[in-house]
Amino acid sequence: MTKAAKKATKKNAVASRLKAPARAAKVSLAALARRLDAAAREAKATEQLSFSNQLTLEQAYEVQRLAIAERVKRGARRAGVKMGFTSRAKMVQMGISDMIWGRLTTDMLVEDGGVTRFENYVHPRVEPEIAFLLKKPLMGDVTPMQAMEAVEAMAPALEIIDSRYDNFKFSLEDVVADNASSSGFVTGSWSRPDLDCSNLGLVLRFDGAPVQIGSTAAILGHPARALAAAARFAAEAGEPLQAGWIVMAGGATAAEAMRANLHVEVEMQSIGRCGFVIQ
Ligand code: OOG
Ligand code: MG
Repeated sequence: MTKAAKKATKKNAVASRLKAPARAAKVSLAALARRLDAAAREAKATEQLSFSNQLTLEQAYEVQRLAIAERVKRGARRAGVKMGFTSRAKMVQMGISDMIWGRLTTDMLVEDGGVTRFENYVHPRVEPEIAFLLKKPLMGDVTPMQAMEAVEAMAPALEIIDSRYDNFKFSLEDVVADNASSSGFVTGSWSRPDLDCSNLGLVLRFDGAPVQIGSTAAILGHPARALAAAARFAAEAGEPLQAGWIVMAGGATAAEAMRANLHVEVEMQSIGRCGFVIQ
């Protein structure tokens, strides 16, 4: 190819990319969702969507919804929602400062004291969180106090995150489309919700050794704020939080990369512990 021809081809590629979004959006959101779903199923990283698709935040959430729908088609059920980037520790670690949310499904549940297999993940990390179990539906503009009135119980929790993107790198839209990196969750035994959860000390341990130390106060100053935010996002998405659902409030510390044959545990002041083995 001559230099001029090469230049023209490049120009056309750029021009078609500029014209693409409106047309590409409809056909490709479902395809992008299938690509992320396959990456998760095969535990094989894929390229960031943003490298070749200019998604709006709204489109990214639509990709997330469609990818979860694929799982539901295979028999998984909705189990709740997860909040992301509710602590500075997480924002700083990943370089994103917008709060996001993702969907939890029953196939993501790892039993407390259970085992999960390293080979099922791309590059799994774990982070300490607190989980709320709802006793009634919750949606819309509520104060943190009102949000807590819908809570049946709370528990120490661990989230397994596993970005489906190469090198665990992404833009805001990428991570939203990828269900906020969520891959698994573990909850400990449930405590009464009248306990003050605003500042519970916590330790994340790998094989018994502390790897992260923090407090639930890192979660927006009070995890109930993350719950209120979840109610707001639920309203925007038209998917009310349901009785029986779990809401993960977001990582209280930076996430830690896991390796195979590792015992992971979080211990939280006043409400206990939970853990699992990744093997
Ligand atoms: C995105 C998910 C963020 C949290 O708790 O803040 C998150 C990521 O870090 O990959 O789950
Ligand atoms: Mg998390």
